[in-house]
Amino acid sequence: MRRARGGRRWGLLCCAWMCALLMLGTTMAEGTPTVRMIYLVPSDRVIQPGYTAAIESAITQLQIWYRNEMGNGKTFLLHTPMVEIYETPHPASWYAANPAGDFVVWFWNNALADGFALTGGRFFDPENRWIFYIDADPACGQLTGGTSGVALLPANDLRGLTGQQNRPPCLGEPPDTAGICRWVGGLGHELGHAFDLPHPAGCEDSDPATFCPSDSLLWLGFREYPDTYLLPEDKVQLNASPFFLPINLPETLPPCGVVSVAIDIKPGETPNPINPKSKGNIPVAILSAATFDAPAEVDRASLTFGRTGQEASLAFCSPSPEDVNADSVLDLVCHFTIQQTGFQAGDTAGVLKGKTIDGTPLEGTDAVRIVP
Ligand SMILES: [Ca+2]
Ligand SMILES: [Ca+2]
Repeated sequence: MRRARGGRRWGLLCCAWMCALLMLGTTMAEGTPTVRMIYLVPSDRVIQPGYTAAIESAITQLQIWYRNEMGNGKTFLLHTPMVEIYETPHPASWYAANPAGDFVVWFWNNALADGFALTGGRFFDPENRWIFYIDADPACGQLTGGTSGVALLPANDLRGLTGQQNRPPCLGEPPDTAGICRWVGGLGHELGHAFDLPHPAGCEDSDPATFCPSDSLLWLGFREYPDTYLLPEDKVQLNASPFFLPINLPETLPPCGVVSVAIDIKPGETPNPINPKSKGNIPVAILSAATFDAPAEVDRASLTFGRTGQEASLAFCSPSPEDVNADSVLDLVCHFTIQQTGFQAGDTAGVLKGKTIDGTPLEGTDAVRIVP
C-alpha cells in the first residue's frame, strides 16, 4: 500500500492487516491464470484512449521486465483484451466520500466494490490477478495499493503514466514529478503485491541494524524503474506461482514510458525505397490498433521522422484519416520532407517519434532501403 499519510515517511503500509479481513478462496480453477488490467471510468469522466494505451504499454513492459528478472523465461500472462474498460455507476468524487468502513479504506472499498461488481473480480481469485486503475482521486490519507490478488491505482497513476501533472491528495504535499517510468515501476510494485510479494522484511521491521534493500522493486526501487530488481525470495515465490510460466516475448525491454506504435513507411509498398537526394516528401502511416486510435490520439505537430527519429522533417498530415492496411480502422498518414530526414546510404530503418495528445511519448519503426 502506498500514498497513505500518517504512517511511514513514504506511506508504505503493510497489507497484512487487510489480508486478515478477507476470506481466503480455496478453489483451484482450470486453465492458465492471467493478469487482468481494468480501467474504471467514473460516470462523470470520459474514456481517455491515451490512458488505455499507457496501461497497455506499462504492463507489456513489466511482463518483459519480470521475465528478465526471473532469469528462467517465466513471467505472467495477460488477458485478451489486454485492457478492459468499464464505466462505473458513480462520479469520481464518490469514491473518496462514501463512508465504507474506516476512513482510510473508503476509497479502496468503494472502488473495488464497483470494480468487482462490473468485472466479476475478487480477492484470491485463482484464475486472475485483478489490477484496477480508476480515474478518481482518494482523499488525503486514504489507501490505494495491492494485496491478496488485487491492486488499485488511482487517477494520479493514470496522469503519471501519460506525462501529466500530478495532483497530490494532501494539502501542501508537492506533486510527484518523477517521469513516466516511476509510474510503470509503481504498477510493477503493486502488481508484486497482487502476486502476494511482501515488502522486504529488513525494511518493514524499522530496525536500523537490519539491512533494507531499499532499491528493490518491492520497497522504493519502483522510483528507479527499470533500474530496480526482485529479491531472491521474491523470485522463489513467483517461480512457485501458477501465474508464472514460460512465455515467448521480445528479447529486449522496450524504452520505458513510450507507446510503441506500428508504422508503415510508404503505405502499400514493400520494400520502402528512399532516395535521400529526392526533393519530395515521403508518406508514413501511423496504424491504429485495438487500443490506439491514431487519428484521435497522435499530436501531429510533435512528429519527427528520419534515420534516428529526432529529425524535424514533418511537412503535413493528411486531413482525412484513411485505412491503409484494410483492417477497417482508420489510420493517420503524415508526410515528411525527405531532405530533412537525414537518411544515409546503408540505413535499414526509419524511426518515427512524437507524442500522444496527452503527452505520452510514442515511437515506431519500419524498414527502409536507401537507393541512389
Ligand atoms: Ca511500406
Ligand atoms: Ca487501419
